[in-house]
Amino acid sequence: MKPEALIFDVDGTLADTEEAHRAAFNGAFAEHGLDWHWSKPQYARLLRTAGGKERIAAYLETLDLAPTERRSVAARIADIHRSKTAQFTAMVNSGVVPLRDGVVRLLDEARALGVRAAIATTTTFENIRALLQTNLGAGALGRFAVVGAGDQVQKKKPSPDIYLYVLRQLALPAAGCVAIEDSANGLAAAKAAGLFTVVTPTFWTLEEDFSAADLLLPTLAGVRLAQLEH
Ligand code: XBP
Ligand code: MG
Repeated sequence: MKPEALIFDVDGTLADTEEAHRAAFNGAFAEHGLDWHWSKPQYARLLRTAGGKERIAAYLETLDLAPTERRSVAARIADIHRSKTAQFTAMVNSGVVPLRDGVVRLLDEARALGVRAAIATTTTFENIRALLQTNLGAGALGRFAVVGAGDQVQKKKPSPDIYLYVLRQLALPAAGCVAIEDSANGLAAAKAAGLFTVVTPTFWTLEEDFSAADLLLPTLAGVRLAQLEH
């Protein structure tokens, strides 16, 4: 049956954003005088912690620091993350982060068939606005009936909370919707919310376990809404 709504993850799903996030984290660390530099292999491991602030906190825990220094850096995480978000949105606004193949076509088909689109993501609303407006124009956010982002919920993915929030705002049952994700955290969150879940991995998540996915696709390129019916 045709879904009533498609609920898109952002990072890794709407766009392959994590290299830009990694550069923004490293830029923010330099801006704040921290001699931290996350390499690609290191970042791929750190990505298992959803949420930029939570990711920085998880990394801080791995460092051999005196308790006073650890507390002092921990108190600066929100500031460091604000700098990171500013650096990320500046990169996105420069046009270097395109949407993934197939995303716009699927959004257009959904709109033509009266299927609503929504967003359920761990990232910040500022990042979503920059990514969508840069790639889809000033009215881009209006293409989504609901945007569930970042700190709107206490517990981030793999907790289902952001998906449950979006379903409540859509006033739809999970059974009528389809989630589209890229990572094991996102898959776990969507499945825990009771959603039929499509996964399109990226370089960063290729090694993860997607055995619980209802549909595993290399990309959304050429994917039609009929393929997402269940
Ligand atoms: C992926 C994430 C985010 C991004 C970084 O979000 O876990 O934390 O890696 O963005 P999604 P922030 O649910 O869209 O896959 O620093 O804004 O968290
Ligand atoms: Mg993702």
